Amino acid sequence: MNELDLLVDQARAAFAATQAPAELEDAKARFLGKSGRVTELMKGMAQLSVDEKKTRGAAINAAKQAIEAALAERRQQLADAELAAQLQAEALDVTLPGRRRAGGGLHPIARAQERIEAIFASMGFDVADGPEIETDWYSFTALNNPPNHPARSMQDTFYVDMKDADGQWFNLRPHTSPMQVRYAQAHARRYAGQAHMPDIRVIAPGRTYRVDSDATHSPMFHQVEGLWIGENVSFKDLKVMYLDFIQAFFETSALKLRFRPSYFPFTEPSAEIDIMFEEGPLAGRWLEVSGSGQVHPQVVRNMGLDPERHIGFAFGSGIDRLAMLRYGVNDLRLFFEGDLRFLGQFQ
Ligand code: 2U9
Repeated sequence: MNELDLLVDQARAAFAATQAPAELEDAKARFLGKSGRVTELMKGMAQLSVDEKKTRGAAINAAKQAIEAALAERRQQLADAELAAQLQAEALDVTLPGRRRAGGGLHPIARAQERIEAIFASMGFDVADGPEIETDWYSFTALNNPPNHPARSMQDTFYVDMKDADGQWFNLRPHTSPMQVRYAQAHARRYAGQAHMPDIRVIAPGRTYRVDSDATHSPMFHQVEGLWIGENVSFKDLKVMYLDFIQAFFETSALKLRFRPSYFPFTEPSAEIDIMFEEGPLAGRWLEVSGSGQVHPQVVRNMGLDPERHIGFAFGSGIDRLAMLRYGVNDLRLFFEGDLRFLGQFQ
């Protein structure tokens, strides 16, 4: 094999050994560049005769074309390989199903509230919703809270930097009782002067606000209060109604209920309501779930009714507390942190 054939073979081998366009350019320069092997051979023809130059130049040119052909082939191979790699990397299988976003769902507190509303609606109770920013009268005075009652203090209640018609600061309602009063006032007005007023049977569920925060208290929490006022509504009606409700809520009749004497300004007599499961993880322990009582006569008056003629009971339960018991949640804050790992369990 003569030196030119050897050179072409060396160039082919050098190009074949390159793995990237930049390497190939370096190898090209070694053979075809200004100081490449082919250029040196051309320079080496200077002292040849005219005839020898013709022959030698043609041979060197043939070798140069062979090397350029090998270069072009390797360039194409590298370009094809790069395109194949890119196509592989960006491959998109359009036959794959679309990426579905996980379906949303109801928040566990919303589920509990809807459940409570449905149970009371089945017992003939209306469901009333109303303002969360309340006046001093509806949040406190109408409910027989004396002027200096601690519930009014800013340690317990959030106030808004605006005053109502009586010059009192607006507050974030600390309970849903104000809605009960509003409802009862409207009901009393509607039937004023008529021989018979249908019983008031209403629940007021919704957000309530208190200055408090720990594993079982949150500044914003949820309450459901109930009110049943008529011409002859007593504690026994409260006991029967509440037992029916709580057994339906927890879907078990293996559950007892007791009243425990207590005090609230808006009810007299007042009682805490405890329940005890007879089976399951909470069995055997009395659990406080509500406050209750016979509506105080002054509150009956404040609603526009005559306490000598209309009597009844009210109760107040924390929806968050009922949801924690039902779902086995031990920290109230989990409901409000928006962690989908927690909330997703309730879909
Ligand atoms: C009117 C008259 C009386 C509602 C009542 C309670 C007792 C009570 C708390 C329990 C847990 C609120 O969520 S909680 O922190 N509530 O203890 N609430 S009697 O009494 C009323 C309401 C409206 C017109």
